Amino acid sequence: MVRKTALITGITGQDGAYLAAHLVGLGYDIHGLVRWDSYVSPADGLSRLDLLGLVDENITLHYGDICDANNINHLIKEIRPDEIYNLAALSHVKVSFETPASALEINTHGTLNVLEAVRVTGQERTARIYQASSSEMFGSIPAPQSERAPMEPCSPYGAAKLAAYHLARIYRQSYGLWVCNGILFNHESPLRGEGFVTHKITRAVAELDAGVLDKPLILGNLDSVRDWGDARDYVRGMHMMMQTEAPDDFVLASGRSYSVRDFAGLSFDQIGVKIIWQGKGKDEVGLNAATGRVLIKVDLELFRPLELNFLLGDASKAEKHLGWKPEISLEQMIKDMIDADRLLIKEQPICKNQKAG
Ligand code: NAP
Ligand code: F7E
Repeated sequence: MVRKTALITGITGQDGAYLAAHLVGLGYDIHGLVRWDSYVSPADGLSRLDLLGLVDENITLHYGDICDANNINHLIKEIRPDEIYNLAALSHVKVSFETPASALEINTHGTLNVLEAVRVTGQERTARIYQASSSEMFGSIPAPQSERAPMEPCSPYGAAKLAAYHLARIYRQSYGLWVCNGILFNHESPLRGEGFVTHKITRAVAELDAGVLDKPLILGNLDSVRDWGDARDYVRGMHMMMQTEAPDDFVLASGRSYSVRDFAGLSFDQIGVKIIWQGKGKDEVGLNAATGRVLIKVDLELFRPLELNFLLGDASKAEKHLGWKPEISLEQMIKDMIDADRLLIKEQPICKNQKAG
């Protein structure tokens, strides 16, 4: 049987690493785009894959940048991939308020570079494209959010992703490109970047358990509600979307929502610490119910200029048409993240910048 070839942009990120592992398991030859200025050697970018114990003999790495059209053209022309997973992005929503032009350049223009490369190299009929769209595109519209819901983003990140989503649809309709949008709700894992709220929390839990948490965990908006799933389930869904007869757009979500406050409570539960909350707004604190020690504080600097308050996804289309269903529970995911953080803090005992993110 002929092996399929996949190109993954963003292979060094959380989803890129899990997707590469999943596709290696399915017998794919994989090519990954690695930013030249992020790593001394492209192989250094694979630390997440190393953590997965992945043998990388089927992975070929290329220095490149999604913002460099010539580079993307050249690579796609050379590799002639069967499947392109466009995961490269400035993915931190709060950072996108600080660097909105970069968000547009990477998340929108970068996507355009991939679409154009497939078109101008005449691979419309052979290359399938997965575009990493996001629940941030919905903004604060009423829940639950499905593929049919209106989209009113409230961050530069969301706006940039929405423009990319529309470009993908336009190239599908006008040039016949095989391109699908995966509209994914938040998904986390042991490989989640440390600036995201879930990983900040699980890391603090692991530090408390190891007796090295020396100051309270500082968080922003505790009221914000997200639909959190596990990245390992979601990369499986990405691949399923790419195997359908005709390209389409799909929401992947867990269908359950929790506030940041709930997520913190569930995480500390894992080590037998019950959190009680006192105060309001910037003065709210999370205390260890047994000892009264302040474990969580709020800092207004971590709030966003505009917040997306409530996300709850409706993934019934993916279940019906792809047979996709999440398999890993939130509790299991939190446990896995804390276990991974226990190992991490042995290497890096002090969290470098608790306020980051
Ligand atoms: P991530 O961990 O932040 O990974 C982002 C990847 O993009 C990294 O490999 C990064 O490379 C790469 N990248 C950034 N700028 C680039 C550039 N100019 N050229 C080439 N590569 C570049 O993100 P993730 O959580 O895996 O998410 C994967 C994709 O899904 C992203 O597009 C994200 O926006 C989207 N998404 C994520 C979620 C979620 O909850 N995780 C939900 C919906 C959508 P470096 O290592 O060099 O920084
Ligand atoms: O924030 C609140 C924060 O940064 C979640 C990306 O993968 O998912 C992710 O975007 C919520 C927000 O993820 C802190 O205000 C409170 O309401 O973990 P996050 P995100 O912004 O939802 C979407 C679907 C993507 O597409 C993105 O690429 O938590 N929050 N306190 C905090 N957030 C952070 N980061 N840090 C805090 O201390």
